[in-house]
Amino acid sequence: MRKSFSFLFLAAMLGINVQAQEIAKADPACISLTPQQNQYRNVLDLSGIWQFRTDPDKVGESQGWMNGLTETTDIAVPGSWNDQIHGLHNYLGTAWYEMETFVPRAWKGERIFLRFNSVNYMSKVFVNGKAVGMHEGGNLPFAFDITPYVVWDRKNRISVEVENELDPNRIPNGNVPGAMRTFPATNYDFFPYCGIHRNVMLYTLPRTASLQDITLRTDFSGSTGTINVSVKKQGAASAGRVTITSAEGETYIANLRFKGDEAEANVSIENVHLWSTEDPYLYNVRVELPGKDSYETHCGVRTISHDDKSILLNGKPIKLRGFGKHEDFPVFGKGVAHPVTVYDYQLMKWLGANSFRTSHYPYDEEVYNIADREGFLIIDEMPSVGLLFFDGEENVKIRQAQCRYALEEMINRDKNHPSVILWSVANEPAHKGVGGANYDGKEKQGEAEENRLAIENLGELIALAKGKDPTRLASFVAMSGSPSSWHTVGDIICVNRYYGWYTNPGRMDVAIDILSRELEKLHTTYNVPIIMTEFGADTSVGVHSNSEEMFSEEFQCRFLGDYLDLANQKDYVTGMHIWNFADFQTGEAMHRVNSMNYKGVFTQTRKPKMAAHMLRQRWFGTDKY
Ligand code: GCB
Repeated sequence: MRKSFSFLFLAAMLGINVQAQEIAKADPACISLTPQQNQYRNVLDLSGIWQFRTDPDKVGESQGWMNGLTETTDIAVPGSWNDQIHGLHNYLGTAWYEMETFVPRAWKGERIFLRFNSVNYMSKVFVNGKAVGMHEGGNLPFAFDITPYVVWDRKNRISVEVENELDPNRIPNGNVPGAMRTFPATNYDFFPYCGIHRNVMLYTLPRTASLQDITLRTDFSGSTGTINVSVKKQGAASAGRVTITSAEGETYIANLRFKGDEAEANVSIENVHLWSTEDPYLYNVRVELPGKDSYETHCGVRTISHDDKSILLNGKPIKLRGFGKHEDFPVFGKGVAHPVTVYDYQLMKWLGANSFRTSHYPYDEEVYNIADREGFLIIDEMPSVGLLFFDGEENVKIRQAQCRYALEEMINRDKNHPSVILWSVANEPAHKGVGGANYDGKEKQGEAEENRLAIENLGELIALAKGKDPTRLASFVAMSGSPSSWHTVGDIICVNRYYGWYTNPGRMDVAIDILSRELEKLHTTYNVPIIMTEFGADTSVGVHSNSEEMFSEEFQCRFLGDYLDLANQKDYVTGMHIWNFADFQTGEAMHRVNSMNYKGVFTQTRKPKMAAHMLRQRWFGTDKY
């Protein structure tokens, strides 16, 4: 376990009374293998109704709330608290969760872990009144070894102290002086939902030896594929075995010889069946420490690369057709809602979409498993929205440390999914003064110091991503008006554009002209493929207009259609992701009626707007935008 040196600082922010105790910060290495049930491992899902109490004065720690919570309310876990509990919509302060469970007697002698798949934003976890660890950042899992704290003769009390206050130095940031005027004061355009958002589980790892990490890398040459399997373990085991099985039952076996705790095997597959969007073929991979532990996962053999015009999947150009999305649904907030997850895939398939971006944070793990099976391509994005590079190097450093941590967690968790093709290390790093809604389409240079910090820090994150995973692309998503020199850091260019909406509103002729010239300029300067990661128009469902006026369904069709037509003429545009798949909740702002962003082609409850039908006509069964 890594010890936290920043606990005093974090504790001060949490208002926690710090005793002389050191609190372990969650170790990203613990989350590489999703807990699974098999002959060596056990999982107990703790989803259900927990007990809940807000702690606006932050007295819970000093009053010992971890020893038993009183005056509680029922709360569903997973689920955001904001729209579940009346009166808490805008409450982002400290709150406590509690549940009690027996740990099965059969687990005695095993190592016992407690994993949270996502808690927004800061959490501190107690078992039977003892602090077992803390974690900063939402949207990604964390886990602690709780073996020493478990009791067997009675129920174990699990208490979690959570808060989601907005701060300029958090990822994503809020309460930024001079930034978007919304309530709550996020520096991003979605609601800052709080709480335990994804499943919580108890699980075991075998005590003598256990698998800690498995990394799969694939390649092919002619009809022969290779799966490189590298394995990390803990405990006493010198040998292991990898078994790869095709859907037809052919097996390929390789032995693992550990040097220290690491071992590697290269498995060759004759007549390999590649993974692609049309044919998402998966091999089963089983890694064993014979008699001690085993873990099963899946693998798609495929390569991702790019030339000057396209992303190449298995060496062939691919056009990404799809969306930026959000995890957002009424009442659930950002709580995992798998009927919605499943339905979203049905709708995307109905449209003929083949990809999406996990804007603006990594999604629940099942989202990636389904994409692997259904042949969707994912741009996997970190929770770093609206990074600032103009408020001094000290602040930039604090955020960069948190970005590195989130990047490590995201890649540890998602690195084996064939669906993931590109790591996005940031969405719209903000640019002082010239970016965003006021941008007039003319190239800006920016200030030297800000440019230096942006290029250095975004560049570092991209280099870290490529270092950890050389098999995928990495980039960041740029807002209108950020200096084009920032594009030097990524493998390809990803841009969000709203000409015809935030600028030159309603003037689609002018908008398309500006966009066309800008895309040409970007491509001739950098000579890499471009993905338009966002473009879209707020649309009130049921509002119609004979002259395609803004907010009408006709305008949304015209706006999206014009952008897509332009992209069809530019052979270096390798992806078009509409903003957004569905309407979603935001903070209160004068530009957000009902505190909603209405740029969805579906409503928040997934009813199609006219644009959805238009997209089906354009996309289904074609390879055009
Ligand atoms: C953007 C942001 C996205 C917003 C969108 C909009 O550029 O990346 O988070 O929701 O614009 O609709 O304003």
